[in-house]
Amino acid sequence: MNRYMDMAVNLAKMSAGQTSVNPPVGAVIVKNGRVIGYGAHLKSGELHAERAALNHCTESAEGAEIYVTLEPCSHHGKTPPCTDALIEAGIKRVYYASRDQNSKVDGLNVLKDRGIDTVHLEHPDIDALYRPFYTTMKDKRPFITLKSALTLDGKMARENGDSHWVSNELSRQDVHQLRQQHDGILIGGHTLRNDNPSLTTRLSDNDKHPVPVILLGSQKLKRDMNIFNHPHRPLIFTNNKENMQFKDAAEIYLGHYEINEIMQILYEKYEIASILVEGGSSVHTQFLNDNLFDDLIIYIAPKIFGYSEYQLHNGDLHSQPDLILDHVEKLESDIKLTYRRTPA
Ligand code: AOF
Ligand code: ZN
Repeated sequence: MNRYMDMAVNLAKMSAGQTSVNPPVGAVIVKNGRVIGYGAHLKSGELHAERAALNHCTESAEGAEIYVTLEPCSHHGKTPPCTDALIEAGIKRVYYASRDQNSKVDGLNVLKDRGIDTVHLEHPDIDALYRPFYTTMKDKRPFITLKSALTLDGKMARENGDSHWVSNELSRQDVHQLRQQHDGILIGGHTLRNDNPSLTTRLSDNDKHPVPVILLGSQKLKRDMNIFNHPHRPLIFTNNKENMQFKDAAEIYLGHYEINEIMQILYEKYEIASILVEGGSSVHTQFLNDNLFDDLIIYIAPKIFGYSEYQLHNGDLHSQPDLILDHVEKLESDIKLTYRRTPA
């Protein structure tokens, strides 16, 4: 693996999850065997990685080579073409790891026409890095991650990041990391009513929070719900007219909306390019029925609910057996979990 491209990929990974509809991109500029500049695209609408790297060069980039994770853009979007900046700076060779599937971009040809070498370099992480960008670009919808927490006997837990009775602390932290990395977070009306979640990221006092999206159905909103204290204005889809009285505090979409229509609105109107669907189970089922999801993330916790979902629950968790995860084995697409009961 080329070490400069690896540096560029690491720069791109650092901004993954915060570039909205744009891809995360990293760039490293090398001259006479020394890195003279590097940069990343940090935010949609702001400098692209190539320009950020050029701006930070410690010396002239004339005759230098650039390693960039994505084919440089050649179009005027929110920012001017990177190809112009590379040509102006006198870059002689561009190493790139992925072609840009944006049909407006034809950077390689523009560079070649100006006598700049373009060389493709493979990187093992590049497909995973750009899968969300290519999915959103092709389907004009957010990248969709369905997340749920299950008990050992496969029951879906009412886990909302606040509740403490299913997943452990590390899993909850992980969920907050996911919230930080997604532009939006989506739940259904039942989860809203039952859990009154705040849908914020709680890793530190300096977090990025996902925009809350509620598929409320016919449920009614209440003024004292935690989502009304969210740093972002919630987006609420409902068919209950009474909820219109909350339009001062939320964006209310009244009527019947299919999931794919909602996804299009989120992407096109709000630039939400990734959404974390936290449930509950009826919301997950709607996404699964419409075949609308990209990643499934499932946390399994050593709790047992019993045959009927409500046979053993909240109150009774103290009488749960203490289990220690002894062994995890990947059996192709199956997982084998071995739990050991701690001696009483
Ligand atoms: C690059 N370097 O760092 C990024 C690129 O609206 P704009 O001007 O920000 O352009 C967005 C498009 O540019 C985006 O859809 C993708 O094709 C490309 N992103 N290109 O050369 C970068 N972020
Ligand atoms: Zn660009």
